[in-house]
Amino acid sequence: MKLYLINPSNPLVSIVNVSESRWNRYRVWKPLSLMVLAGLTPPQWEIQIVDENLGAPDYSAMPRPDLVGITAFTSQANRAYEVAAYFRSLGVPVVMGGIHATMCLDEVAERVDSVVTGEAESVWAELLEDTQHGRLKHRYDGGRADINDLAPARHDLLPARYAFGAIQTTRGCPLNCNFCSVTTFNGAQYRQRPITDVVREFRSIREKRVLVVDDNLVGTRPKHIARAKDLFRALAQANLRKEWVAQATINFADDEELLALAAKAGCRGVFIGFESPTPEGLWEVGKKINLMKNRDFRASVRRIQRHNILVVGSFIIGLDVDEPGIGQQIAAVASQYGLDNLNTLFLTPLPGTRLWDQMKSEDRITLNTFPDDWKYYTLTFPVAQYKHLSLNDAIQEMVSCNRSFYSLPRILRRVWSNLCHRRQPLISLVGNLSYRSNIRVDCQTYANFRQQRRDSFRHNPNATTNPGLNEYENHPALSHA
Ligand code: B12
Ligand code: SF4
Repeated sequence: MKLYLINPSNPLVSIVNVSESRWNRYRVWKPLSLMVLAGLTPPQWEIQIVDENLGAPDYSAMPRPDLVGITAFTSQANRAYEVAAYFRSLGVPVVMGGIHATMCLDEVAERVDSVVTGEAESVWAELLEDTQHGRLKHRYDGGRADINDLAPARHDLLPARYAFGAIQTTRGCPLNCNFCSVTTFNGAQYRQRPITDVVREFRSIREKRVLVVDDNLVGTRPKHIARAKDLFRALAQANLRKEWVAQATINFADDEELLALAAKAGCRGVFIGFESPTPEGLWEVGKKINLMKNRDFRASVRRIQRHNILVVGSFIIGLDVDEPGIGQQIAAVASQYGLDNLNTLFLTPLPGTRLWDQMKSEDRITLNTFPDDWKYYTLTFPVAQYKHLSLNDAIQEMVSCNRSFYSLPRILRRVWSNLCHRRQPLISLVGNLSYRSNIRVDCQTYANFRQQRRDSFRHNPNATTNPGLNEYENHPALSHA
């Protein structure tokens, strides 16, 4: 039995546009969901994982499979449907799972033979058996898995062309920020895999560098932190010689022992959501952990960096409290905090989030011709109406934010500081150049976006879904495209 597991591409996601910017080669990440599914697949199935981010293959030249499994974030849904339609036209059954299938079940169910909602561990073996016996069901609900005894992911199945391997050590996040899907999808209960399993799986990863995909690596409660310390001790003791990066909340900085152990275990970078430069913005998104009294972000960042761990900070443009000037404000605050990299995104109502419910009820979702418009749900396009920013303003704020933070003098200052402190200056330089080169790619993308929106409006002049469309005309922020 032959199984294809496919990760569809979305050419609008700038970080995977390797041909436009060679620095992006370092930012194409492994699709762990498919490696996990492969690990759950019995040996009678011959598995091929296709990651279209490395280039979409000519499927017609490939042998006909017995089943196709497709994963998709919302931004990949369109391409997922194209791939599904192709294989279904050959009579090959197609199953789709992942976050988009879970949040938009009805839409997906119309376009594939079977949908898996939730985490696949409890239903995948049954689904494969049903396929073998020609009784594939239209829907399987995996719910939330017991991760105490997970089969290890198949790290051997993808080509050795990735800069980073990938692993997951926990699932779920108790914080439930209003724009984020994680708590709805993986739950508020923080589930941690047994440390011995994690160490064993880490050892099976070929790449020297690894992305730990956990949404919140150390958790928030003392018992979460204690377990994180145990994990780091075990990783250090196993002497794996791996370097890894992870996502965490700012409380990561609050415990010196935790930081020292993380660094000893190979932690070299951490991605932290700062979300907004103002307390009002933090209230709006519900990021209470960032609002804790006496929180000094600059001191927190410095504490992490002292352990030779780079800090990438994420901010959002488009909150109700954001006014013109927010882009420069974010760039200034990010520099003041001393961040090594800045990742700024548009406020985006993702299906299944509280923000989606709110914006939908206020009729503020402007790119809403689904499934077509899902391709813009990459957090790099303004897809909704913002309170104090027109769509054009929002783009201008984004471009000016990135131009300011990634100006050459600022990059050189950061890299020089990292050189002086012997804090991974080369990685810092590559990261900064990658983001800087994407400003050009993004401007081109915004210009194409503007053109496409104009065309679609012309074809459907009665559409009420394009307020502010003319604002895209001749905008100075796009003139460098
Ligand atoms: C790692 C990661 C990335 C990596 C992607 C690596 C890759 N190639 O997969 C990078 C950094 C590139 C990335 C990028 C983006 N990401 Co991201 N990412 C994640 C993260 C943190 C972990 C995903 C992961 O690997 N989980 C581990 C695996 C094992 O879990 P899983 O994917 O859920 O898979 C399980 C089930 O979903 C199911 N399943 C999944 N696929 C399939 C397929 C079949 C056939 C079946 C049966 C079952 C099944 O079974 C699996 C095992 O239980 C998630 C958060 C999260 N918790 O999911 C966000 C998340 C998926 N990302 C998100 C977003 C928004 C993005 C971006 C659009 C924006 C951005 N700038 O971050 C881009 C878009 C990328 C694109 N190509 O379109 C959102 C997606 C929400 C949505 N509705 O789409 C999430 C949920 C975070 C959030 N804040 O809400 N991301
Ligand atoms: S944004 Fe981060 S902290 Fe907030 S709910 Fe999502 S994963 Fe948790």
